[in-house]
Amino acid sequence: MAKQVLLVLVAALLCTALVTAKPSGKRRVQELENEVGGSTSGLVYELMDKMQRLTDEVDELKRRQNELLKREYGPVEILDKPITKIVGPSPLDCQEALIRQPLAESGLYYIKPRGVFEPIPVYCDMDSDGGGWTLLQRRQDGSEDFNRNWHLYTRGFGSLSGEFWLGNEFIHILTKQYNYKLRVELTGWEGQRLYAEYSDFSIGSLRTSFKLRLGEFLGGNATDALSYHNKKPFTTIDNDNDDSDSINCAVVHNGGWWFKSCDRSNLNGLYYHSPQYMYQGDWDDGIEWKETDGSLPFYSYKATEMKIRRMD
Ligand SMILES: *[C@@H]1O[C@H](CO)[C@@H](O)[C@H](O)[C@H]1NC(C)=O
Ligand SMILES: [Ca+2]
Ligand SMILES: [Ca+2]
Repeated sequence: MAKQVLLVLVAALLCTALVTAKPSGKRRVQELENEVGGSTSGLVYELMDKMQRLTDEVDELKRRQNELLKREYGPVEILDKPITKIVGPSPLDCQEALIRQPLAESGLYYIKPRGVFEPIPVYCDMDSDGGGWTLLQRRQDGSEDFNRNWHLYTRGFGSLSGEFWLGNEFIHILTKQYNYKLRVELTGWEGQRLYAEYSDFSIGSLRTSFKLRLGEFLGGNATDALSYHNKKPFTTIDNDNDDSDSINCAVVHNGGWWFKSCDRSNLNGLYYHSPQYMYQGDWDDGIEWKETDGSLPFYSYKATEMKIRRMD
């Protein structure tokens, strides 16, 4: 009997304790909910904001890719860098972009050469030797395959902010506007930098198989390894226009170039990821710019750029 009384007493005590404890417990929970709720909604808003910005970026990239896919010329890779639009009519080349915007920095710009109906993005080098250079080609890390067919060399391939070939048709259209100087820049594996310049560079239309036209070697501290190729049409692995009867020079030397029989230069050759002296293998199939004096074994360069600017 005494046990039952004790139990009832304990139960009553517990109830009182619970009832008195309830309000403060509830308040604490409310406080916690407010705290957590507050910071949670902050995070949620931040995430939603980020999602919106990402969606906007993806939409912008999609829009640009559609624009690029519709285009007739130039590399079609998505451009993940901003492209500058010069206010007013699109410039004819990077030199005009620099003249109209003297503080312009190196990067992507829209240009619209004569005879082209829409602005096309190109990479402008606004630094080398005063700037204003429109890039035609870049190698730097072997990320792009340069063993491409005739169609892709005609149209262009790669990424303008990485490795690319601007495209023979577009180079033809560009270089028939004015007399252009060609500048070739080479970077070796020991960090050495070399350049060579040529006057009156242009390439012919598709009808001439994009025949190379060069004026004179204007100098530089690289050798003249391009004059040998003057007046030669372009050759790719699937379109042999070279002077060798026995082989297709593009198949043996790799890439696409104005091969003769076969090359003293070929900046579209295979990318070797280390210093590679050629003729150690079977063929000189690397990124080549032969040293004509014979004192240096020619090797495959680490990085190259080809660019044009109007003649002075
Ligand atoms: C070649 O000339 C360029 C430009 O003037 C210079 O930066 C470079 O150091 C020179 N290279 C060599 C190997 O002398
Ligand atoms: Ca041949
Ligand atoms: Ca070669």
